[in-house]
Amino acid sequence: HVTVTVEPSLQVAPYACQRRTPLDHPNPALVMALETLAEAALFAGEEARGLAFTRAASVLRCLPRALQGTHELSGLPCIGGHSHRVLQEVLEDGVCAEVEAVKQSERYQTMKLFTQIFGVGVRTADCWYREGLRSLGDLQSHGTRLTRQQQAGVECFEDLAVPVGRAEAEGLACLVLDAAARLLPSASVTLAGGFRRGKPHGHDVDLLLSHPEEGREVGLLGPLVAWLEEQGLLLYQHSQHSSYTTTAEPSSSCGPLDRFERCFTILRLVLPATGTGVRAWRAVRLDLVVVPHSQLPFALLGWTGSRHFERELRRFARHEREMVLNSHGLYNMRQGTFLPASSEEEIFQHLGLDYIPPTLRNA
Ligand code: TTP
Ligand code: MN
Ligand code: MN
Ligand code: MN
Repeated sequence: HVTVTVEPSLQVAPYACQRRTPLDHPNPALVMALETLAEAALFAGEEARGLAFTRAASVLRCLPRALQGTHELSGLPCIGGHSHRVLQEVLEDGVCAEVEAVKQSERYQTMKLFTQIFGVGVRTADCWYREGLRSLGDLQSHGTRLTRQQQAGVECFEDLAVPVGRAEAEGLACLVLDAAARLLPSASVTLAGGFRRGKPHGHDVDLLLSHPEEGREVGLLGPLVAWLEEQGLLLYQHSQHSSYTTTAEPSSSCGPLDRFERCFTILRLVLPATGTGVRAWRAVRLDLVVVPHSQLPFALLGWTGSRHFERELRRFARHEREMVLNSHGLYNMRQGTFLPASSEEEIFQHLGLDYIPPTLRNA
């Protein structure tokens, strides 16, 4: 008797929000190749092409086992001709020439450097690149005009390039909770972003502030930020007032930005004591978002990410359910009504989706 082992065929749903995507997965080289091309396309201002590569990469992220060969791609969604060629090359040769060329290119490396600066997006980075700037030193020697935010980003560049660890993020969440609870008893602080998805490191710390009684959260952020300032912990901050109104047209098309009161900061993270002469702190990025209790499940869902998972949830809601989902609520366009929810699970139920826990939203 001859035993033939046949791997079960790969089945993947078309929307990332219908799939369970863990942080660690068996196809890192393939995903990295596609994500590099996605990033390069965004750096070139080609958003549709970038999204196509991101979608293909996300499909590979959710596969339960290593891809055996390109013959397995035919049943998978979102793999276009270009992605197919890239995957074939990586499977056969270990690397893809196009990807290697992109990674070596001055354009890609410079755009990656500039967009890593806090407050610098693709458009600004592209302007600087076309002016011939190539390094942080060039910004200074050319007297490039920087916003206050970019100035802080450049000053803290090396610190902010160091990933924030989970213990550090949890420490900051505790610090903020203690301060918030002194200002407003029963205030809550929730660690969202990549850490909620189980990532061991992050580029920042995302905290949602709320209070079990709707409306009590109003007026918390100002005194909280003032306290951080008094403690000498605040290296940079810019705040935004809440601009949310229920009369505004619900929208999911204006990107990930929402209308919560928030504060983007750079904080002095106090480090455990070490030998003499060693600096006792490091700069870290902290985002504080103030959320009314009734919107907390939506804000939690919106701020947990991944960015691609969020984009797919909103696309699914609109195209498959005629609903508008954002970090404030869920709006049924046919009925003209908002659908309330008291948990993330309920939002998935409203959408007719299986619940995907945070650690499986790494799409
Ligand atoms: P990020 O902090 O940018 O990303 P992340 O936490 O997934 O990754 P990292 O570990 O590198 O920090 O954003 C977190 C989530 O918040 C993301 O899903 C998008 C969402 N978001 C909003 O909803 N509104 C906003 O204004 C911003 C800046 C982010
Ligand atoms: Mn192509
Ligand atoms: Mn984050
Ligand atoms: Mn953030």
